[in-house]
Amino acid sequence: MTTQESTEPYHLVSFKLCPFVQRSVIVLKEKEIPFNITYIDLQNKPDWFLELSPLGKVPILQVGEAVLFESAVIAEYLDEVTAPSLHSSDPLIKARHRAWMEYASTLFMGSYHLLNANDETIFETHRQELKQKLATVEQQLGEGPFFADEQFQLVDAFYAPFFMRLQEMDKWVTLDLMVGLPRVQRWANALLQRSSVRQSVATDFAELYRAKIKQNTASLFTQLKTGSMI
Ligand SMILES: N[C@@H](CCC(=O)N[C@@H](CS)C(=O)NCC(=O)O)C(=O)O
Repeated sequence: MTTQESTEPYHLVSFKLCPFVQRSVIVLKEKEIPFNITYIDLQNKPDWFLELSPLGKVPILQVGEAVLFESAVIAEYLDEVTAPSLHSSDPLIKARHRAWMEYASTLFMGSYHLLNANDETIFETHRQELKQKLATVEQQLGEGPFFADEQFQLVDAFYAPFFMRLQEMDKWVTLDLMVGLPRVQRWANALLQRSSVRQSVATDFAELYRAKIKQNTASLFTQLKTGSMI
């Protein structure tokens, strides 16, 4: 599909490497909501997309004639229109989860900076910042395996794309971001095994992400590490 036309009530517009879109897909999969997806090239945004997306960003979700944007808004909407909810019914717990959902975006930015680091000092600065942020998250986790223990909730969907990118990057460079953080480690493992998470990216995601690493950071990663992915 190359236009905004959709045969399902929900039409998601995506870019294959976007972690924000991935949140929406995880929620759609968790809720077993049928949807169509259209991938666009963000370097060459189609006119129909620019007409629909107020910020020129993905994700957008078309719901009939309406257009939703911002991944958190999309996730909350999908959660509200389909039971069972992936939010706690307790307003305080829900608000706390929303706050930590917002915090997840700073981890996306951290992984983006790592992927674009062009020297060792910059890389190390961002690595340390990410490690610190994950240590802060560690304090929020309980017995697991998920953020709110046994139940997978919206907040989990918001972190899974970050851990998926770390997993790919880890094949190239020793990041050691979860050393000493057993709860985060257990949480990441549980998320990466979750079927909605595994199915939330296009089949060529790993290949595309790997190409991005090659293009951006591979020479630096080769100096810094270990394996031989190139
Ligand atoms: N706050 C937005 C962020 C979305 C976002 O930054 N999307 C990126 C791709 S991952 C994008 O569309 N960028 C295109 C641009 O900025 O021109 C959300 O949560 O949906």
